[in-house]
Amino acid sequence: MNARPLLELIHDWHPRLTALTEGDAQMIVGSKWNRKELLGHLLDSALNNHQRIVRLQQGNLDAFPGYDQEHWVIAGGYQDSDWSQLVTLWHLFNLQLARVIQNAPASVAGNLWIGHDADLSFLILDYNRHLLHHLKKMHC
Ligand code: NI
Repeated sequence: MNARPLLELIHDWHPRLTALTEGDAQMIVGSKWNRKELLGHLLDSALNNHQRIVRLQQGNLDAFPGYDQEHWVIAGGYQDSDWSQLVTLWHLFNLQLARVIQNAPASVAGNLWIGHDADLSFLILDYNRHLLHHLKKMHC
């Protein structure tokens, strides 16, 4: 399947995130989270969607748990994290996710996530859309 849109996002935004200082990273952006928490939320999204994207290749997916984003951000302790390490983690994990997408055969693109009205190709599109939506709020 096509990983190019995700790879373009990673290549476009990684240097912009890297250029932010630790002080920049502690600034609140948007309504509640600072940049560390927001990037942590994007890492949580990558972790959860990696599971979905891998599992959905084996057949239709039923009853996979959702994730409570507030809980995940608190449980991740992102506000106490080191910004450059968090950026590296986000960067490398998304490269791995892109590799998974690249390796997925076209024949599994229509596998369904039951109850979510979504198939694998939609899930990947939606992952990229969510990623870009939040990256724009980084203001970098
Ligand atoms: Ni979000």
